[in-house]
Amino acid sequence: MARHLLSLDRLLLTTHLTPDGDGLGSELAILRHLRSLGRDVTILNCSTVPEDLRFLVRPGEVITYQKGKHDRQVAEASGIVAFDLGAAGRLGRMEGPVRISPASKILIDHHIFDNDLFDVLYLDVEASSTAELCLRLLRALGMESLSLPIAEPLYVGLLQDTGSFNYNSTSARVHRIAADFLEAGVDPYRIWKKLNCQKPYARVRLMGESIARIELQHEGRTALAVVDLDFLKKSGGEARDAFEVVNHLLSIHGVEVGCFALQLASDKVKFSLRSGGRHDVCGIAKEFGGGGHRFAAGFTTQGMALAEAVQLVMERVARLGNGRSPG
Ligand SMILES: [Mn+2]
Repeated sequence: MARHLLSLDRLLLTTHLTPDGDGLGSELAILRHLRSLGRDVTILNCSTVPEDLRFLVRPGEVITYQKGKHDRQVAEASGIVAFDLGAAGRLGRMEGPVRISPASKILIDHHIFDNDLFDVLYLDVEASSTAELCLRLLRALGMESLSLPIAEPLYVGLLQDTGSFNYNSTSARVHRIAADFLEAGVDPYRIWKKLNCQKPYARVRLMGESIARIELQHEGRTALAVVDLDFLKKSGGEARDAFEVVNHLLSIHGVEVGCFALQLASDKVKFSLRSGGRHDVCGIAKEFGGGGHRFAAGFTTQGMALAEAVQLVMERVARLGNGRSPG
């Protein structure tokens, strides 16, 4: 894998729609290492960098894809590396150009992945994060010591994908990796402040209003939050701001499955599912053309009104056995 990467002379790195710390942190770390070796490498993402992660990025490091403007770059790359992708559809508007590019296509990921696009997979669903895989890869690439510009973005990936060292992806190995990052100079307090104390007022308001909308179904074992277009417009927030409600669904006593429905258009709804550990929710996501992990997955429905889509998904959640009491 490391040798293959170094054999490609024009590399494009990319990650999923609305990058998170893991996707962005991973591509930044690999970019910085390969640039330090004098390689021709560029990050081209289908979405802009979210506000709260901009502190990680230096000028000139991340380009946002524009149709027409960057298609030639995609076509002429010798290698395209996608990080933390989960599903080909999460390349967004870049999926088409990537598919037709003759470049070698490499996936570095820890999601369950149905592959019909990549020719080289660096995939480990047991890894806590793509950041962990990237650290492994950097060592295979001969990186001698871990510098702060590489450790910091990877730390953010590890932190976010383990839910700040709380999810079941957390292990002794994860803490040892975190210790390596701290020894390289990462300041956890600085990172915590950057990630958690910079929220726009509108986002916190929207989060509060979304939390107030949580309803319980299946005798309190499923928590559902629905955010429609109207609500978004009135609150003055952005769709990605509403997303934070996902993290509160499983905090309710007795809830086993959390479902967040975000209306993107009149007939388009984005769903995020979370499981407290009893149920595999990735199967549902896959049925609807999405994917993810066993306990955290997502998908988007098209051609159905919001209420109809929500009802269909709730029926499917009930069929997990979450609609009945255990035993
Ligand atoms: Mn990840």
